[in-house]
Amino acid sequence: MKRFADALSRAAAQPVRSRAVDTLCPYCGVGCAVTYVADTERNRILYARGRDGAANAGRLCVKGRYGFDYADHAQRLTHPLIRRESAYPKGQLSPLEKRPEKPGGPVDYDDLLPHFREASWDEALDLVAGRFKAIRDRDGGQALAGLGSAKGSNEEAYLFQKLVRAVFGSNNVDHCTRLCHASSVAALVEGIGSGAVTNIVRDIARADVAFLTGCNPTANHPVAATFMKEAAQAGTRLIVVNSRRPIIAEHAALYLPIRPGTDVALHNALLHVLIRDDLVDHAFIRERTEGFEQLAETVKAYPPERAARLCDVPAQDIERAARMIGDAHAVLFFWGMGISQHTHGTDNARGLISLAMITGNVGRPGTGLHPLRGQNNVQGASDAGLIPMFYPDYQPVDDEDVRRRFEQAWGVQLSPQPGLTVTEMIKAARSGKVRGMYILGENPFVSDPDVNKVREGLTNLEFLAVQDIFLTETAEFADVILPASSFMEKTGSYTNTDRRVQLGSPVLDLPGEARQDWELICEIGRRMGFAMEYGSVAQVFDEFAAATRAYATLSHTALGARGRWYPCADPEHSEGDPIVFQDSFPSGKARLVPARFQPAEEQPDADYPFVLSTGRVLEHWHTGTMTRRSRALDAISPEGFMEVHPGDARSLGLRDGDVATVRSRRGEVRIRARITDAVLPGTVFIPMHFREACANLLTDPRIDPDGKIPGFKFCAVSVQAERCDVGVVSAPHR
Ligand SMILES: Nc1nc2c(c(=O)[nH]1)N[C@H]1C(S)=C(S)[C@@H](COP(=O)(O)OP(=O)(O)OC[C@H]3O[C@@H](n4cnc5c(=O)[nH]c(N)nc54)[C@H](O)[C@@H]3O)O[C@H]1N2
Ligand SMILES: Nc1nc2c(c(=O)[nH]1)N[C@H]1C(S)=C(S)[C@@H](COP(=O)(O)OP(=O)(O)OC[C@H]3O[C@@H](n4cnc5c(=O)[nH]c(N)nc54)[C@H](O)[C@@H]3O)O[C@H]1N2
Ligand code: SF4
Ligand SMILES: [Mo]
Repeated sequence: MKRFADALSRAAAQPVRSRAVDTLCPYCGVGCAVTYVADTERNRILYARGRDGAANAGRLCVKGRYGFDYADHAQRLTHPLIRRESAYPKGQLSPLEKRPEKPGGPVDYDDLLPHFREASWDEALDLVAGRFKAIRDRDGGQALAGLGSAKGSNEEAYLFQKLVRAVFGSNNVDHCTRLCHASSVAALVEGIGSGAVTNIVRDIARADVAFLTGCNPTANHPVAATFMKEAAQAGTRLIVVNSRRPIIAEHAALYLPIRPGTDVALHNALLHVLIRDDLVDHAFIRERTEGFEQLAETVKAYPPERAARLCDVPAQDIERAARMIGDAHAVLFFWGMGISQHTHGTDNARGLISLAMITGNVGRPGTGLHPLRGQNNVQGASDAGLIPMFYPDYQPVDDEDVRRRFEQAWGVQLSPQPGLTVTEMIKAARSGKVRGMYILGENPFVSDPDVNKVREGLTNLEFLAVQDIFLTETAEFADVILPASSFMEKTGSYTNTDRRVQLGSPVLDLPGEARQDWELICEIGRRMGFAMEYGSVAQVFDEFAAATRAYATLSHTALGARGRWYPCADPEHSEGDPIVFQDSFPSGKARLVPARFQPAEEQPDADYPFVLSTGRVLEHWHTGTMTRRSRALDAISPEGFMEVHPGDARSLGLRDGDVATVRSRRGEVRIRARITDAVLPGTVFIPMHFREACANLLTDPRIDPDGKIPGFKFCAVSVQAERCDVGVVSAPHR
């Protein structure tokens, strides 16, 4: 307390030179507008203030308010690094297993650093370009692959996919959307010809009913959750469907605790009741959809009683939910990873699309489809073509006219063959088909499923370049590490979950010799013999916008201080469209695609009797590189845990705080148990953030056939209690 008082009086005595910068929060897809106030002498942020942005109206969650100090952390990468000849063999010193009990920081940074030496930019960039070029010239473009980042800007995403396509010579470019909403996007593109949300989050204020499934907004879209709670207080009735009780369920008119992986059966039963009781919008079905008869035929086989048995939800609650949807004037559908991250994720999303369509709940205020987007720029990175089958604007790479257009614009020949997805790249690295990779702003050694297989893939590469702001678990495998700009040091545009394109501005100076991400991408292109010359980030935006209809009217100047929703016909006089598809869909009519229920492939059995689900906590971001280096966030949530139901805990002999070993067919972790009835009997939950208890040592890499997304929300595990003598009190969570 005294130290704090001293610090305060020192601060009062020496006014710092400060600067206030209007920008955005670097974390989630809500896209809150923030003013950061920075000490310009020490090059660090002092505090954050919520700005009156379209998505947040001045509000911030704990990450926006306190999670900024990762940017000036002592472990920021400040020099290009080259792996020493004498370094340990790749994958041998894996920090995931090296000290499984050490809670500590995200990586054993101090152990890893000596295996790399500092290099000049010229040496590092020439090495990267030279090795990529050698692989391309010897084995062809298919032997190279790139993972771009949804934490980066639209401009960076555009340049990255251009580099892979035009210079590497393949479409092997993807990013974390594959692990995220790929299945939702597959269903939406198939159904209505567009993957973006139809209505913004705050439109919930105008909904009679909001259907919230497979999402945990108070933890993962916290400021959006405040608007949801307000709407609930003002009369919007929430139907919450989840297999681990989320806090938002406290505000629900109806909570359906569903057995994991059975949503197709629930959606089909809801469709069944709506059609059976004639609660559908006949005019909408006739004028704006196709495929209704086939859908009606399929869902006949799903009366609520059958779904009740499959989903463990009472049949009368399914009837009630259907009636709430059918009787409402306006229903808005929100969904998250509990829907998309299944091997039948696309079928899950198809059901939600059908529910909205047959009840005419699209194209009006308070209605629509809103897959809650995760990363601050996952919408934009997808729009910009960081996807193996699409150029910018979801234009298919195997369409000849489209390809010709891009060949003309970029002045090179392009590959007509769709590229590899995230999980396919790792597989191809293991089999030796992919020899070189460029990973910018992703950490697949912690975030991909079955990381033991990721280890094999990354180890097997001939050459890996990692561009990040920290020495991550993935960088352990790198031959060259390029120190890049954090969000706090760059200019760029970001597209939030509402399709709002907003500008971020630099608050801090780059640390050490770190350089801008976008310049590094261009440098590599240039050194591989392809001119990527831009005078500014704004100029990159203009090239991206010219290729992407939704952005065609926009520019950095047009975005201004508040940004715009796309599409925006007249940015000078309008903020853009908060509601789209009022009269028609990009595909013309909506296609209703029926789905049959199929159980997840890896069901619990005698050896692995529990279902493991993985996800997030409020304070941490994915692989923890940023939030575990933020003092406040790390202090609130310092270590991993496994939630287990009280009944299961009793039969396992587990007390709150005991350590348990959790095993799947792919790996094992040791982790403390938290006993809570938020999880269902027979299921356990582990957050993905803590590499020393890495959930993805356990997860199943099998993928959905359409979205190619892995089923992070379902695999079979065993749990074994291990007595622990250290007294531990569970912290409040979720
Ligand atoms: N604090 C924090 N916020 C984040 C992130 C973060 O790492 N930390 N990441 C961001 C990103 S990229 C994303 S994609 C979003 C994700 O945000 P969410 O979509 O909310 O993600 P999750 O926490 O993974 O979990 C989704 C919910 O699905 C439920 N669920 C699991 N299985 C099933 C099922 O079979 N059926 C149903 N109906 N529900 C199920 C889980 O219990 C959980 O409540 O969050 C973003 N925001
Ligand atoms: N078990 C399990 N696994 C999951 C999920 C789950 O629910 N369960 N969810 C999946 C989902 S939805 C997602 S989106 C993925 C996320 O997976 P990742 O994208 O791999 O996770 P992040 O930790 O967000 O990685 C971002 C990386 O970018 C770096 N970085 C941050 N800002 C910048 C920048 O400006 N420039 C550069 N060059 N680097 C930067 C960070 O240090 C970090 O290394 O994880 C997936 N994995
Ligand atoms: S809700 Fe998302 S964007 Fe807003 S402050 Fe929190 S993490 Fe940042
Ligand atoms: Mo995500």
